[in-house]
Amino acid sequence: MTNLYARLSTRFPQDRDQTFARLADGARVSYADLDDRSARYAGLLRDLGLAPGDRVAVQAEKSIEMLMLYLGALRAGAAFLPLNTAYTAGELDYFIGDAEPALIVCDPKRQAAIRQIARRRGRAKVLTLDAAGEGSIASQARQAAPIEQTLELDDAALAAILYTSGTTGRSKGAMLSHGNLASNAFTLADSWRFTSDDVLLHALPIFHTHGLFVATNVTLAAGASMIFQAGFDPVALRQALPEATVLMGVPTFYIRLLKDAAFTREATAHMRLFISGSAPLSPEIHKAFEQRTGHAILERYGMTETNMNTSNPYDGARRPGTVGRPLPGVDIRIADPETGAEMPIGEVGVIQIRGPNVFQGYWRMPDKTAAEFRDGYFISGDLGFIDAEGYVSIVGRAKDLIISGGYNIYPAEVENALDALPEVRESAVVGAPHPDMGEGVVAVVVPTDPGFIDDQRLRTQLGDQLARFKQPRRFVFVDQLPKNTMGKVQKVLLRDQLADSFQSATN
Ligand code: MLC
Ligand code: AMP
Repeated sequence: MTNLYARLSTRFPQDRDQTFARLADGARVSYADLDDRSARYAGLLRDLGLAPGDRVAVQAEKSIEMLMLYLGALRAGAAFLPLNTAYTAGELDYFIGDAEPALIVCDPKRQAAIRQIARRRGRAKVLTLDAAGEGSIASQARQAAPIEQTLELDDAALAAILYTSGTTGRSKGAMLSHGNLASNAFTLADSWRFTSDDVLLHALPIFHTHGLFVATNVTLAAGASMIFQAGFDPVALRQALPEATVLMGVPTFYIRLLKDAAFTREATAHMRLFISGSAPLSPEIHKAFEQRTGHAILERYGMTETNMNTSNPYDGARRPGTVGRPLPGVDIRIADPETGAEMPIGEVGVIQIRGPNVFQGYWRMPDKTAAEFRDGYFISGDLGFIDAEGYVSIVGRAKDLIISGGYNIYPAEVENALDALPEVRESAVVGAPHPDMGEGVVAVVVPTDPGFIDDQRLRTQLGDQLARFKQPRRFVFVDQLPKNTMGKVQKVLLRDQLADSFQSATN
């Protein structure tokens, strides 16, 4: 019984009338509803002619219906491929061309543009889903006959493809199997002591690992329930706290919650656990949060390719500035980035990961996949060390990556877009510390015409090419970029020079 849905369903409450999700309008979705609605989505996918392994690409606003489609895809053996709602038509063109989905589900507002891409890039069917959970796929699913039996699959069967960008700027589809997702869901539910009494406050997007797999699968693996919110709204979140027991968030959630004076010890009295991940949580925020609420945030570390790798302990010291110990079954080693030799305790090297959580490879990129593994370990690109007590600390990145509010931005992709503009001779993009987002994107531009400083003109042109969160928040115009003798831009130098870019920022 390897189908992830089948395995999760063994932990669903005996009484299927129990709540799976409470929605903002007060509506309730029970486990019986979840079972019926996901079976209808599975039935619809089968009726549409999708075979196991066929991709279902979804760019839709967060809705409970989208989760039902995700579960339906699992049950039918289709591969779920969620896409950030911020992606532009240009970005979608690449993903659709690369993944060749059999079905694309999009917001009705984008239907015309997506249909054009679908026609150009293959023969995908296009159906719609809006923020209220309505659309052609929702109405067709309601009419569809439920699948009789969740498809039996083996551990390696493809469950999802999630795109991650790369240092060359070209996105790669990480293939996650049913076995990958199942192992992580159960490990996390156990490690974080989830039970059917838990109520998760779900305010994350559901197109990434954190909100889709960690938050949703862990809730299901415990037969627990969730308060399902459309996104992060500190007031709505605070108001839901008396009904909730667990929150999962990126560090920006915690930074913003601390700005709300009504977010107090009393307000969080019903909560048993606050979890942070996807980006570094500063020790200052960790301490300020504990002082304010009495709760020590539990920080964990993961990646799209590996799911979750480490976690601070549920019982025992949750150490600020560390991401805790390897999860049960996950093997972590620290290696010399050049030679691959394992580093002694306490010394910094690249973090490598092996275990049932590690993905199956990049979609149709066997060479890239091979290059990212060494002796069966996935090379994370994160730099860190392990201390004598087994706690892992992340101290930097070997990959040129910016993480802003939990979203990854690869400078190469932004530089390529900038360099293609007639006004730009060349550019370098770096991250600078940002008080709200952790890091903010800064573009250093050498203009084609000396004296050009019209950043608005550049912003306008990037607007329909790059998702908003990838666009530089600050532009700096220079005569030349600092380069080493090999002609390579000295980003370390730029990062130092630009470190104060957002210190008093409202941008
Ligand atoms: C929104 N904007 C961002 C941004 N989010 N810009 C940079 N970085 C971000 N993360 C843009 C908006 O388009 C808007 O542009 C402007 O910034 C201000 O928006 P906002 O209203 O302040 O942002 P908000 O909508 O509140 O979103 C912030 C956020 C959100 C932090 C709540 O980004 C978020 O939910 N992040 C979570 C990401 C996540 O789930 N990551 C997990 C990846 S999985 P304008 O121009 O319109 O003003 C992973 C593995 C693991 O990493 O370990 O978990
Ligand atoms: P993604 O590719 O979006 O899954 O992002 C994965 C990256 O997020 C990792 O390689 C890390 O660089 C970063 N990350 C995730 N969790 C943490 C954490 N707790 N602390 C520091 N970095 C983190």
